[in-house]
Amino acid sequence: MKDIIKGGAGRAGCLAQINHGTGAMEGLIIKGIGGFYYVSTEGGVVECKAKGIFRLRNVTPMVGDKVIIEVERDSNVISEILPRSSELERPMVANVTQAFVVSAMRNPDINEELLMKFIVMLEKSNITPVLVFNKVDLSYEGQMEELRELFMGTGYRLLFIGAKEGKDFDVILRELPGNITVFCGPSGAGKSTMLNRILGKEHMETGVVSVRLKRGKHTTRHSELVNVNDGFVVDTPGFSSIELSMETDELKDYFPEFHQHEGNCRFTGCSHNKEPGCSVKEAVGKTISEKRYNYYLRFLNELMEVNKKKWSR
Ligand SMILES: Nc1nc2c(ncn2[C@@H]2O[C@H](COP(=O)(O)OP(=O)(O)O)[C@@H](O)[C@H]2O)c(=O)[nH]1
Ligand SMILES: [Mg+2]
Ligand SMILES: [Zn+2]
Repeated sequence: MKDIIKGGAGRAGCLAQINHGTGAMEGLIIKGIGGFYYVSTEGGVVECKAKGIFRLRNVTPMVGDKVIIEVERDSNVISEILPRSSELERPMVANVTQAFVVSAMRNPDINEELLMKFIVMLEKSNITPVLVFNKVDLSYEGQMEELRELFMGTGYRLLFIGAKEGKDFDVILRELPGNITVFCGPSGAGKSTMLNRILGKEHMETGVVSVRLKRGKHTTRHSELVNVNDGFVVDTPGFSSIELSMETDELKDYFPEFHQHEGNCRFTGCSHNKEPGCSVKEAVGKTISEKRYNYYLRFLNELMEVNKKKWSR
């Protein structure tokens, strides 16, 4: 981050060069810290503040936002936030186009329930996960086939890699251009090892990958986009628990393997639970994994409980 362009009269000449006299330009927020946003533009990284109007409208610029900035003499401001294609909460990043959900095949063992919940929350955020299973060197025989079966019909891509030795890692590198990619998954899965391989050791050691402020339960963790291979990557704190939060009848939308059957259920709005003539249920054990379906039922019951409490409060 050595060529940050700061605001202020002293640097005005420099800014005039990059905005070609228009005063406004488009950029991408790559970092937010202490009320300042760092916006990557064609001319370099520009330090900006957000216009007061956002606070009035209760909108906060996010890392990943495409923005219009106005370059003024004394300060540079974000004047407009372009529409977001997605909003991820953990980490707080807008316009993520791809999420690598990293699990270790062993050590630590896959926490299936957590993985399923995380996938559901990504689907809710309108982001399709790529399921990365790391540490193939530690996997047991037949594990890949089991995982493929578990996710049958979902359309999810499953990648099996060994981050430590770089086994089948090319496929990861090939997916980066043109995307804003987040790496998520429980701690110990191998996210940092993957990022080291992508960015080079130096990057990690200098701590450029992610800036986290005020770690703790009730504070936001700040992430940073790092430019690599014509794309951007985001490091993510590992997750250890996830609470599903949505309307109960939304859940079925986030199990893509249900979609092709749903039209054939006897009742419109079928929750694929106890209704007669449910064609999703008929497909369980055939084109829908029974295990995944059982997670669906478990989450459905959890949501019913949580949402019931919410309404009776
Ligand atoms: N056996 C094996 N170990 C790995 C592999 N990838 C990473 N590890 C190890 O797993 C541990 C956790 O990795 P790390 O990248 O820190 O996980 P993170 O918590 O997700 O960032 C480290 O000791 C890594 O060396 C792999 O492909 N095979
Ligand atoms: Mg890590
Ligand atoms: Zn149904």
